[in-house]
Amino acid sequence: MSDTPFDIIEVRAGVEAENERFAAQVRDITARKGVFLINLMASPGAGKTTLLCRIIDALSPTYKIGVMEADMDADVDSYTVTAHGAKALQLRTGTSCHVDAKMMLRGLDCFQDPLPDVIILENVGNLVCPAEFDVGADLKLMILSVPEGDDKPLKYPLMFTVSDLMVINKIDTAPIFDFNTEKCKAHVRALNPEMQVFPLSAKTGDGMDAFLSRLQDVIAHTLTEKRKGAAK
Ligand SMILES: Nc1nc2c(ncn2[C@@H]2O[C@H](COP(=O)(O)OP(=O)(O)OP(=O)(O)O)[C@@H](O)[C@H]2O)c(=O)[nH]1
Ligand SMILES: [Mg+2]
Repeated sequence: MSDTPFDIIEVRAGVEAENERFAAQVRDITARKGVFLINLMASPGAGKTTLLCRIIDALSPTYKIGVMEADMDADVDSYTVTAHGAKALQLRTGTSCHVDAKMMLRGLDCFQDPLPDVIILENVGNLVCPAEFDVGADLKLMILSVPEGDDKPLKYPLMFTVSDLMVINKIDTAPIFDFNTEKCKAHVRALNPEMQVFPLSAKTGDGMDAFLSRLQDVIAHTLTEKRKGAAK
């Protein structure tokens, strides 16, 4: 019996449960088809597309790469990654500030068999909403860029809590901005002790090797396991 003079419906829980069901379907597809799926999340302008191009360049000798570019409207990033040799798919999210698992399923459906070995979703530029929606990815990769400030883990904790790997981008601008990398890492550790943090510059290439090496290890290990499972 409600103690309010009106009914309350927990719509949020229903949305989350529905999203989880679609995310499970995404995981099932990527497991059966041997795909490594990355959900790349960050604020607008943090350097997602710039880092993505570096990742494509590093991985494409080994893997077939697909990219899903999610933007409310613009398609400039799809042209950029296509020029780097990746198969791109534009996800127009309209007024939605994130990609959810149902949109991801529709996106996967648009890639022709055999699917790319690695599919990277460049999520909508936003440090809040994308963190709330599990899209069934194998790796949640987030970027915080130096000009945004080292206090962002305090202000947008969910993104830092749910991500697996974090890049601090634009370290070449550290002398200009008042960014304390150690302080930032400490804030992140308090939220997510497992998070691996890679300070780098996607522009100059500083710090890229350590990040790419870790990424390649994770992808190789996961794809080996998925392919073993799919062959059973
Ligand atoms: N100085 C510096 N600039 C960078 C770095 N990485 C990216 N940029 C610049 O930052 C700007 C935004 O980069 P993008 O890669 O387009 O960022 P994004 O996150 O994809 O942006 P949206 O898709 O619009 O949200 C561009 O002018 C890049 O050249 C970096 O490491 N250092
Ligand atoms: Mg971009």
